Amino acid sequence: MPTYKLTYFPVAALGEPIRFLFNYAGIPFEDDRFNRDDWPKIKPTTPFGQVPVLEVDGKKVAQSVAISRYLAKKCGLAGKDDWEALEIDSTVDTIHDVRSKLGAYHYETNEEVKAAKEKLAKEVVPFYLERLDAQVKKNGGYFVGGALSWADLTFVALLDYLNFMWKSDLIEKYDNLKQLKEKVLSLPAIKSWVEKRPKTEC
Ligand SMILES: N[C@@H](CCC(=O)N[C@@H](CS)C(=O)NCC(=O)O)C(=O)O
Repeated sequence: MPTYKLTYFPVAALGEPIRFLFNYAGIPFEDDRFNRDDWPKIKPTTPFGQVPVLEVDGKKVAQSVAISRYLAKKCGLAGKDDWEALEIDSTVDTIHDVRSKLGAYHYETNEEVKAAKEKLAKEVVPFYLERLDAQVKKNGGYFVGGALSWADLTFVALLDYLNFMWKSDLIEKYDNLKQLKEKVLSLPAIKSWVEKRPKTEC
């Protein structure tokens, strides 16, 4: 088996879907969490100046979604045919759209602009969550095809980060998403990872 090293900030955020997938797949990996002070030194060593970066036998690759898809294929979480794979990709992209909209609000430093973005986020967030919740209901308790996929793992792995940016429980009113979260967190491999992973704020 190749050796895998995942390099990221010492947080869950964009590293966590990848960590969930490694654990679900039962593939050992080095969970390299660097000190924030070391980032200026590390940045120029990454393919595109950002992390997460995965090294596979020393070969470096960027982009958390692409890395997640690669791992999902190895453990049967990428759909049973091209159509399901497309639906999973589409769902993951939608989840990341929610993340970037929340991020645009959370990371805004100009107070006036931030207030405007908060107003927008307050409309946009329920719009997305209602639809994601309905999608899970329609698909037998999972995002796609009535079966677990890397879209489900991605959503649950990112949820702490999304809640951190939104400063409240995003899925509080969405029963299907809440059930999905419980289902993913009770998978034995995910449960044991969550118990042993470093405790972080986001
Ligand atoms: N599309 C990329 C985004 C990566 C990204 O935004 N990384 C951030 C941390 S979450 C980063 O490296 N920030 C430091 C910097 O840009 O200098 C992915 O999904 O991997």
